[in-house]
Amino acid sequence: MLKAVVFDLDGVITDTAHLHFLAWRAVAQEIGIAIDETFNEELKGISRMDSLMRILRHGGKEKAFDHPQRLALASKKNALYVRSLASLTHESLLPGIPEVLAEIRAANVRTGLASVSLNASGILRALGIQQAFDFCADASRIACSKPDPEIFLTACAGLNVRPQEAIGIEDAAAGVEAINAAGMQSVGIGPGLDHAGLQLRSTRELSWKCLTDFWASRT
Ligand code: B16
Ligand code: MG
Repeated sequence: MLKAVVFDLDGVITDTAHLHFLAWRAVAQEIGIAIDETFNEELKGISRMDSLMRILRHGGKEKAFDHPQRLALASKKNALYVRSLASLTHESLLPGIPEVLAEIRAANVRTGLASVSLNASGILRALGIQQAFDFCADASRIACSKPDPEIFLTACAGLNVRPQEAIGIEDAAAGVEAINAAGMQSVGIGPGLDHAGLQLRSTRELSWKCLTDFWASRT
């Protein structure tokens, strides 16, 4: 029986991926590394420090910065990113999200959040949807980035459901991998997510009916 739906934040609830990209691009440029939107796909769902390490590797500069310098770069990126979050409002929810959250609630199924962003609670506040989730996994307590299943397993534990009783929804390849590794049913939003149990083009296609049809087809 379906007991919970666990959402990723960036790229599923709201589109902050572009804001992450702009902040990383500015910091990368300062150290002579060029990144584009295609490369940015690799950073989705990946923690701040892991993202920085991927950028340094991409620019062949893995060894050029010591730990304190890397922390300074990550903190510069975060300051730029947090400044850009000021533009978020309730209108920044992706299409179909308020409706599907309300439908899940009405069906008495629990909702969870599995975001590795340390800014998640501020983002939920800006969007005005802090009350929409029964449990938010705390990214600061997670040791491993997606594709490790840790954050989805933590969300299921916090919701008091078994992973086999839950659906996870993600926009990132690493996130879908994490859901599958957790033993949950996966819904992928956007292209390039062939490993998701159900692939949707956009959050517009999400609905309680589509989730329950998918669940019935898999169980
Ligand atoms: P922060 P998600 C992830 O959020 C983003 O997809 C990823 O690009 C970002 O680096 C990560 O959060 C950490 O974010 O720097 O704000 O802690 O997709 O797991 O909701
Ligand atoms: Mg995401």
